[in-house]
Amino acid sequence: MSESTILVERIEKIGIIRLNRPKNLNALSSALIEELLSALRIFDKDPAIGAIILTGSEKVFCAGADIKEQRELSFVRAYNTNYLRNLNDGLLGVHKPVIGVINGYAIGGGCELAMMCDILYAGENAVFGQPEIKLGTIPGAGGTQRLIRAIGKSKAMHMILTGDTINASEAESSGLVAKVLPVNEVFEAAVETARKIAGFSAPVTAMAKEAVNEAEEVGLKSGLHFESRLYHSSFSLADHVEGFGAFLEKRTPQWINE
Ligand code: CO8
Repeated sequence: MSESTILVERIEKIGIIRLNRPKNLNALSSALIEELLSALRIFDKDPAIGAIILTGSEKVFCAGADIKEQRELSFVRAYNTNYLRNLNDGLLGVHKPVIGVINGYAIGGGCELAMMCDILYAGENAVFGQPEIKLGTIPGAGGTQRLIRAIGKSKAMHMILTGDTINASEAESSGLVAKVLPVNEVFEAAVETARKIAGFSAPVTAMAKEAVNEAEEVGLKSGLHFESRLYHSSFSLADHVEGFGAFLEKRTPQWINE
């Protein structure tokens, strides 16, 4: 039997999901996405659960889409299967508040997954980035849409066009995360907050979450669709093949601009 790509536990009324592909820095393989969505659905339906925490390890949250998997995908297959849209749609469908606890890298799809959470707490070692441009593609799971809402256009554009990362304190000062704490304290702090939220009326909490999300979501749906189409289109570029190949072969990409 293959190893589980996530670890699931409960602390009182809190459902905890930990991404668990340490050898691949918790990259988002299809198997991981399926298991993650299934665990979220189970917690969301369970009346004994009032809030959910999504985290990785103390070293890494998530290094994005699985580069080995994505490398094999043509534009046509990505387009036809709506590659990775299910992650966004699945997270948005969760009624209970989801607190993301981010330690280490939250890169590419990892940063996008973090931004799908409702509240973010970061450890002091957290690093956020959208490095897709270095691979010959663009963010494909909300990065171009949510980052601008979280930190404003200039900072978002800077991150997306340079691929440069920001650290935890920059993420806090720009509004991407709610709190930054030492790595050994951040999970417990998130549990405290989740406990507080889970103590309120479940339907009222769901309504508050939905109303706040509505503010972000207006216009987001068409933006996500647009982003997704361009992201899938980038799979047909020779530069995409080059960028992904170069990463796996541990060399600098030679762009041909095609
Ligand atoms: N996919 C698959 N494997 C990965 C990934 C990944 N995204 N990231 C790292 N790995 C693997 C490496 O290949 C390496 O494997 P091996 O030991 O077999 O060589 C192992 O994890 C450890 O990685 P490193 O040795 O590179 O670790 P470092 O600590 O030196 O560096 C970094 C950490 C900086 C995070 C580096 O690994 C890195 O740059 N990774 C790639 C990050 C990236 O570019 N991510 C973007 C991917 S594209 C994307 O996410 C598009 C968004 C699509 C939407 C997805 C939403 C679901």
